[in-house]
Amino acid sequence: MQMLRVLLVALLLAVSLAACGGSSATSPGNEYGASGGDSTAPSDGVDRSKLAKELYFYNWSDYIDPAVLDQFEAEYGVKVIVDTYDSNEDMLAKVRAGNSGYDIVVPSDYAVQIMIAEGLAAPVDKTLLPNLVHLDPNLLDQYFDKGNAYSIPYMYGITGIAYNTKFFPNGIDSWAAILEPSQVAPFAGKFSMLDDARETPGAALRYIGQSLNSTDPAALARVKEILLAQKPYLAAYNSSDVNRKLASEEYVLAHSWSGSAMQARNGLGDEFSGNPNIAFVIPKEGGMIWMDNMMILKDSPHAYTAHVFMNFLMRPEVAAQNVEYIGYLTPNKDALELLSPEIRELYAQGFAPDEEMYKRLEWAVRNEGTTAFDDLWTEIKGQ
Ligand code: N2P
Repeated sequence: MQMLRVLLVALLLAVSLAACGGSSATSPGNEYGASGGDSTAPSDGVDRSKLAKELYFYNWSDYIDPAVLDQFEAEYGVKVIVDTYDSNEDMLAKVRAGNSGYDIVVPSDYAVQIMIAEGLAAPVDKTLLPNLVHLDPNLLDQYFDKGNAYSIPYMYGITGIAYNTKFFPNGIDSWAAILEPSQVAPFAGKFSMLDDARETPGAALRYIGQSLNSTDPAALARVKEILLAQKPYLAAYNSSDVNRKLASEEYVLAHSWSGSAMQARNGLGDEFSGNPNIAFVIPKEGGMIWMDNMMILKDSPHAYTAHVFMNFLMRPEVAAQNVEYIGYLTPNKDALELLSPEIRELYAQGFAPDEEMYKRLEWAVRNEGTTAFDDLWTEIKGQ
């Protein structure tokens, strides 16, 4: 980690020296290739005269290392203003209303489908994204945006159960541990489910042996029963600070995203310290795998700058630093070799899927019936 920071500072220096001195030499930070002799563009190919002063980034909470934003500002003079959300549905509501002022948002797979269908996305200009070469081709060209015409993978992850091994010394292997009233009664008020219209019904669907995309009315009726029976024992539906509450042991158990569990385990920068007792599991009945993607909004006022920022985030060094901080999984194949032994070890302990686990992971898709989940979720939360 320390090593990575030293390298980053050196890189930053080299780049700014090249920019100031107008040197034609290729700096180690040159990610863009030659500039083609355009006098307004330094050797990194970015036309400074086209950069906005500010970029508005609407991102999930605890989902970027603030040092990465500082580095971008130091290098390009662009201040990235971050607002956060905790569900695709919240983000969608804001963007659909129009004039959000945001340049970049980070929808998950099924929400990418929704945003493309609703005409909310601007096409990606790949000529401005030379660092795309660093992304794993297996994670590009996904079902939700063939050819990545509108979206670029940011992070991916899995959803399961995070728990404190002090309270569960024998581990957890089933959704029953968090869904069955008899099992959660001793932990009443000390656990949470995600506040999410796809994730939480999805977990209950997997528990009853169904696809998490099933909108079969009988299955959804059963899901509603299960979740309503669980609800009196819950501390909250929570997607915002599960990491902190697990770390502090206010929660002993939580329906959690892998990276949020990793943050509970490792801490998050200066924000809070980690708890070594936190473990993470994808129950035997299966769980969700998802990918969050950078998307420029159709009405983005700063599309050029947005591309420059996206390209910056795809530098292997930057992607590695970012994923070390937030604990999810990076689609950047060239960042993998830069990761610390510590994070790799936790990945191996279940914070990342292996081949065996992949078999019980499922993607959420948008289909004709998808709005059933919004209705179901409104009913469950309202009761
Ligand atoms: C980060 C949220 C992860 C995104 N707090 C889940 N799709």
